[in-house]
Amino acid sequence: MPDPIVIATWPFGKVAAEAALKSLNRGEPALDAALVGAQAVENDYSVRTSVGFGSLPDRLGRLTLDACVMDGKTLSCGAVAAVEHIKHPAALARRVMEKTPHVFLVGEAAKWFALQQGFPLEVPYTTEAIKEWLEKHPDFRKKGEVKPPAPCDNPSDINVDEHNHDTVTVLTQDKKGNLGGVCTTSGLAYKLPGRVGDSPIIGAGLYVDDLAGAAGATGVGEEIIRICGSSFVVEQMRGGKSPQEACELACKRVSAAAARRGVHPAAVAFLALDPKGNTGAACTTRTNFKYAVGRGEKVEMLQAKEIGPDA
Ligand code: SD4
Repeated sequence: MPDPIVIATWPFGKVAAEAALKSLNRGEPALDAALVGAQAVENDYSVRTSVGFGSLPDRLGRLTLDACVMDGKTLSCGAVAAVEHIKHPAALARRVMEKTPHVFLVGEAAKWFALQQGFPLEVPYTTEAIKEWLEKHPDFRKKGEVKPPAPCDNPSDINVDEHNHDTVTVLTQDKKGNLGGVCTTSGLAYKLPGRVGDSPIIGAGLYVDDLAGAAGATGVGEEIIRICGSSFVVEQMRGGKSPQEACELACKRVSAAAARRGVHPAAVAFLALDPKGNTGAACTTRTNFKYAVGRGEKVEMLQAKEIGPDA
């Protein structure tokens, strides 16, 4: 069996990878370790633009969180979306997986389920996040506008880079060789109320299958959903591609989908882990995607290869 391994999105993926790696090295199962990693970022209020409490809210100033989990051994999975006042949506997604016959709960009903499960309701806002919302988006308050502002008219124009990213996806392989994955996010900053991206959607933001590999996505969720991104990457690995090749193919597919609509490709990134412990990552241009890889006692940050529309 390969050494336990973890990979996680963006520079804050380092926090996730360090926590998950300790858990894996203690012999804990892949999904438990991925959840430990994701929660370390949910708990970190210094991750201000994204993930968990303290993140940037939606257009109305409300913070809603999305998350999902998947166990590669059994294909068990759970998800929640548009949940308010619950600090650990990834843990809630796991309860959906373990305590209900369902996969996906949303909004008020997911909150109701959280209360049933003993999760406390908490205040998700920080002074900094609200101040930034007030300063940057006076129009939302004045006019109660529902039309996206200019940069959001086209998902391809939404700027997601290392300074404005929202999602931690953690993929793990444990000592037994089993795979696990967790994805947790506050979604795109200043999204329309009710908007849900790829992150909590099994097959879009995350897919994990011990028989083929694990994959996760980050970036503009609309473009990832359009190509069933994480499922696409895993199916490429099932067909014999390496994790790196699979991620690059997914970026090409995003570009091809954009070309069919006559727009330039949005900022998206994919990362992948195969059952042998090989990793890969790729992003579209202008994404500047960094990710953390942890193995043994060490976590290192890597820069993903950019795949342009003409690749
Ligand atoms: C979403 N994919 O809600 C998330 C956002 C993200 O880096 O990952 N940003 O669309």
